Amino acid sequence: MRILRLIFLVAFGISLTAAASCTPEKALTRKEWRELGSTERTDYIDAIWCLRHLPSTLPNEEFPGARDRLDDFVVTHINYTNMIHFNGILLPWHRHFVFLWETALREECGYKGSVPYWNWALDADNLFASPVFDGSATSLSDNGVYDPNEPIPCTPTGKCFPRGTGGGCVQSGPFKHFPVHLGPLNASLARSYRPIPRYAFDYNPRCLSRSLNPYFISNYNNQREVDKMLAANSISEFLAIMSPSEQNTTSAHGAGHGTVGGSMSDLFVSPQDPSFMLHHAMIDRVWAQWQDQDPANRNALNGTTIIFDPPDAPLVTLDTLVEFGVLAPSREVRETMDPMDYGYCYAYT
Ligand SMILES: *[C@@H]1O[C@H](CO)[C@@H](O)[C@H](O)[C@H]1NC(C)=O
Ligand SMILES: *[C@@H]1O[C@H](CO)[C@@H](O)[C@H](O)[C@H]1NC(C)=O
Ligand SMILES: *[C@@H]1O[C@H](CO)[C@@H](O)[C@H](O)[C@H]1NC(C)=O
Ligand SMILES: *[C@@H]1O[C@H](CO)[C@@H](O)[C@H](O)[C@H]1NC(C)=O
Ligand SMILES: [Cu+2]
Repeated sequence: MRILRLIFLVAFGISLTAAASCTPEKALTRKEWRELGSTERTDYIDAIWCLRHLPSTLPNEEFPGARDRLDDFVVTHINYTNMIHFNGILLPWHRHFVFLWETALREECGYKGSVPYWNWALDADNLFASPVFDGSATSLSDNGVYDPNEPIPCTPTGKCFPRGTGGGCVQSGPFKHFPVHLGPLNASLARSYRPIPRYAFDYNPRCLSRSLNPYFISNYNNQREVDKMLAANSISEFLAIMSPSEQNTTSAHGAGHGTVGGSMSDLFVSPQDPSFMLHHAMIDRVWAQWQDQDPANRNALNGTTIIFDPPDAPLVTLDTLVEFGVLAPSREVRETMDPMDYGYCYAYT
């Protein structure tokens, strides 16, 4: 009897392990926006609206701007902004953030697909023809209406770039009436490492704004830049192109935000633009492709756990814990290093 039980436990244990392990056949495929058929696109759009219609899990007195489940993602991003950008945590943290988003769409909204990605290089020469932003019913809406008073895009330290072509509310497509609840937040907050002020979670409803900006995409998100990242010999070389910790510059990551402009170019609250997850899925894809070229050595990390890598900040290691607030338990960085391990099971086309 005892032996039987032992055999049962061993067999059960083995089958659990087998079920949990990821293989290429089991992996969920993340596809580029233009690889999706129109039903796949509208399923994704509908799933985003579904999150908008689910309740927030945050206490309203403390987080008055969090009106729905989608805002839980925005609040979490705001809360950790000073720990997860322009440093060694950017790639691991956002990999998990996109995964949690995809998981929420699937588990809470019955979505059957995966998170699409936006391959910017395909649009680098003609942003205005992008099927992601063409304003059709199967796009993520379009440019914002032209606002002559839109501020010029500048880094907090004073390097400025050509302005975009919109600045106001998006004009058509599925997110024309998509509310934005949080922010805007002054980018100068990104330089203070203190807990961010309570007003960062205030309720400030307004429209989704954009300002499509060909300058950024044509210079920083083209195929040459992608190829340079894939040819990088070290993670520090990779990050120097993707998202360096220098403050007075831009990069593939920052330029993707700047290309969309408006709500998407607000460092803290940018997950309010539905294109955020597609941009970060592309970043994750390029990182995953780079890692795949030499899997044994590409769990390398470079940088710290504080924005802009100040000299005294702790260095990131595989043991570093990254936090996700109400979205999920903390996770060691090592558990974010492989799209097919530690509970992840996805691949990119
Ligand atoms: C940032 O770059 C701008 C333009 O090149 C320059 O005027 C400014 O002094 C720089 N600021 C810092 C802090 O390096
Ligand atoms: C952001 O904050 C800085 C520094 O406190 C200030 O100089 C700047 O005017 C602010 N910008 C906006 C748009 O409020
Ligand atoms: C990142 O790597 C570069 C090149 O090896 C090194 O000089 C730099 O000190 C590293 N950054 C941190 C914060 O450790
Ligand atoms: C914000 O971050 C702090 C740690 O810095 C954490 O204790 C808190 O739970 C987080 N809150 C949210 C809403 O994510
Ligand atoms: Cu971010």
